[in-house]
Amino acid sequence: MTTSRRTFIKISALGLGGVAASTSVLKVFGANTFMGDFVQKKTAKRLKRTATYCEVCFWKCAEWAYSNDNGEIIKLIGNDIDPHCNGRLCPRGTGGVGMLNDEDRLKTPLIRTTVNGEQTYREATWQEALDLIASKMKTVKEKYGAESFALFKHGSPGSHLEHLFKAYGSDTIAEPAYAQCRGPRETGFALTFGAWIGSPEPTDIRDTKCLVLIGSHIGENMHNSQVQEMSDAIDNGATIITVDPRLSTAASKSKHWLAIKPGTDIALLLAWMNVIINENLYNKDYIEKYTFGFDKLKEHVKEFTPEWAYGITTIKPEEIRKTARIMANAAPAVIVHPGRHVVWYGDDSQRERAIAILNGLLGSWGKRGGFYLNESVSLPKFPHPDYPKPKWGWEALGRKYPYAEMGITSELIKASIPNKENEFPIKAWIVAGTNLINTVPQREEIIKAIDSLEFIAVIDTMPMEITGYADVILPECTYLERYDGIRSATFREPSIALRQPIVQPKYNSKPAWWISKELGMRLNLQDYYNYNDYEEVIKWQLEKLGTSLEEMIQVGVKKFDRQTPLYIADGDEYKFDTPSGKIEFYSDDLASKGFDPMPIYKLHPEPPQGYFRLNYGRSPMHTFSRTINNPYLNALKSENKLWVNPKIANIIGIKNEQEVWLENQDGILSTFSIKVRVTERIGWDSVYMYHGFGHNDKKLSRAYGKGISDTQMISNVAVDPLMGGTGLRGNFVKILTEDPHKN
Ligand SMILES: Nc1nc2c(c(=O)[nH]1)N[C@H]1C(S)=C(S)[C@@H](COP(=O)(O)OP(=O)(O)OC[C@H]3O[C@@H](n4cnc5c(=O)[nH]c(N)nc54)[C@H](O)[C@@H]3O)O[C@H]1N2
Ligand SMILES: Nc1nc2c(c(=O)[nH]1)N[C@H]1C(S)=C(S)[C@@H](COP(=O)(O)OP(=O)(O)OC[C@H]3O[C@@H](n4cnc5c(=O)[nH]c(N)nc54)[C@H](O)[C@@H]3O)O[C@H]1N2
Ligand code: SF4
Ligand SMILES: [Mo]
Repeated sequence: MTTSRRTFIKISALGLGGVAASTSVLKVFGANTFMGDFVQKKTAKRLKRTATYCEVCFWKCAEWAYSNDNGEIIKLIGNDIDPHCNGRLCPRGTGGVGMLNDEDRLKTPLIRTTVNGEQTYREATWQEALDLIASKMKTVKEKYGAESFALFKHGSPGSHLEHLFKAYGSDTIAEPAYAQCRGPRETGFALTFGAWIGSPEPTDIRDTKCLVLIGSHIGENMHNSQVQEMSDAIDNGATIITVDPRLSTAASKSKHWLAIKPGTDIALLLAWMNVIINENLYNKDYIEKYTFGFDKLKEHVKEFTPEWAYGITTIKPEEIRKTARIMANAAPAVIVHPGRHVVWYGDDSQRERAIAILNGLLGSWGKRGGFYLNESVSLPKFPHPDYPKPKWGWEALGRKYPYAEMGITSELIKASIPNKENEFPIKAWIVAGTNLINTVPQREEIIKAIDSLEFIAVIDTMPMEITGYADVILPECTYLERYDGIRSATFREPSIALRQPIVQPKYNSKPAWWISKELGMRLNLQDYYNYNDYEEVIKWQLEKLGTSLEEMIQVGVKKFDRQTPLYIADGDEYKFDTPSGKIEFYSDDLASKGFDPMPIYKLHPEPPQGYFRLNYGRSPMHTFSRTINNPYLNALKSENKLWVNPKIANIIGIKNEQEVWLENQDGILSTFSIKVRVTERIGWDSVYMYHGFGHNDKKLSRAYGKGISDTQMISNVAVDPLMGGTGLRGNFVKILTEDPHKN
């Protein structure tokens, strides 16, 4: 593996060169073509090709893994027929082999124990570790009810554990991809169009004439096919309008960069609506046929002129008018992108509603170059008895938020802290595939919750921060070493993709499907696990879908014909899944629940004197906190930096590469320091850093102590009253030039 590692870094550096030069960042995927040639020409004869899909992020690109006779993976290459990647992986996906080869991986089950008064972990057998977890699950069920055992999950392991929990009788389940990520946009779009956006987003970027990105930094946010399609759209002359207080990579590729004042996007969106309605630029036929509440919207936005918005957003009225006209000219082939990580200032569902309404005015929903209509193949359920009905679960815990449609992590955490008034106390957790400590804000609350729990087990591949709090740690093997559920995804054409083991699990690690089954058997839930091996489940499902494991092994990805049209044809009858059956500009449902029926702009707190707003986003070479220790990706980017405007750097007297510490508005000090990057790309009211760095688990030999964790600095949360999302962008930091931990 040594030579191929060197090769990998060399090749990836090519891709990185693109980023540094910033002329062809959207083409970083090109590097993979070179790798494809490399594999074919030099080594194809000796290498075995196996189909799987990526788990480095949740775009789930289908790929081919090339392995040699020694069971080593030499390369990962995108599957040509997969719409998620079109044969090209992003740099993170290519570096997925690093998850397999990371020598810091969890290697064997561990159980917390006390030696000479000190807590430590001892190595355990799977038998012991699983017996212990199962016995705790039995005890909690007897003492409090199965509902008091909560599951926090993300990604593929999550679905296997979810099956276990539902069979056991608990629906007390949550994942950070909802209340810390997409939740508000699903609420905003469901209220308007009666449909979730979902993943991958049904944005028809390939054929768009105008793409509007509102704090959605595609190009750093490396969602594969979106980046590729955006690059093609630019080549085809599409206009990109980016609204971002920071000069993001996307902003640097845009015809129009609107450097908005943070937290004021709703004002801009209302002003755009004002221009489009005042200047009669909206799509009249579409509005008449498909929408509800247009007159009320017209009245509502009357006062929200570009001049009004200028005072709030700092974007000039003529710029607002010009960009509104560009969008209207392109309509319906225009996309006002909903974004993905949208938990910002607490009024996020309303901001997303404003985005949805703007798309409604432009008539882009269901249109070529706008939003196409989703379709996926539904996977046949492998037979098992019905799940028992829990007395309470995530819904009861989120009842304060009428539009919550999934578990709210922060509410589950709150319910884990003892409180006499809490009707629904949580007593134990299993955490599978989410590093809550670096993922959910208000770290003190999480630690308080963990301290109060009777038991916590963590299933992970790496010794991440969350594993350090576990009573039992189970090492899962990586996605390259296991079967998992079939990927069934929405796209222009529905498709399925296979994941199968490329190599044997390293060390003493096991797949989550096996962990789930073993626990199920110990809890007398064998009827829910009517198979010996997950391969049986996949085989059965594939046959029901009219294909077979043999066929999928050959192709990796299979597309299916659509059963419904991709677009709404002009004049077609179309019923939206909203109370009125139409696109709802005005929502009676919101009004009946005491919320604003149409979005309004509200002022958000500003940084106090001497403090800067903490802004954060994605590193193109990493996924959250999970890849920072990955040997190959760490070689490309090992620490984050603090972006500081030159004017501010001057005032504070700090220079490029200087180490600084941060203190937030609540007096929280960063554990580590961060190097300064002085750049005009960030305004003077904010500082910016990549999310995911600043690991404080020493077992992560490459990632420990490198940079600052944005999550650590986020102790103030603005909760979305509609769905419980945790707005993260109202945190302010002071820059410290001396190490505050010295004394
Ligand atoms: N401050 C701040 N917080 C954020 C965000 C932010 O930008 N800033 N982003 C938010 C968003 S958009 C999201 S979607 C969430 C993401 O939240 P998470 O998914 O929790 O993110 P990670 O920190 O990568 O944690 C993933 C964990 O899963 C483990 N893991 C990886 N692969 C496997 C596997 O195959 N099996 C098992 N069992 N474990 C595995 C990793 O080692 C890691 O411990 O975070 C949210 N939180
Ligand atoms: N490389 C890489 N790609 C990823 C991921 C990853 O971990 N790594 N994670 C994936 C996941 S799960 C998600 S959810 C997405 C998230 O990706 P996106 O939804 O695209 O982005 P965010 O992280 O919300 O947004 C960051 C951008 O918002 C800007 N911003 C900050 N404040 C404001 C504001 O007030 N107004 C406006 N208009 N802009 C503002 C920031 O300057 C920054 O450019 O990325 C996905 N893609
Ligand atoms: S976008 Fe990159 S990291 Fe995400 S699934 Fe695709 S190749 Fe993997
Ligand atoms: Mo996310």
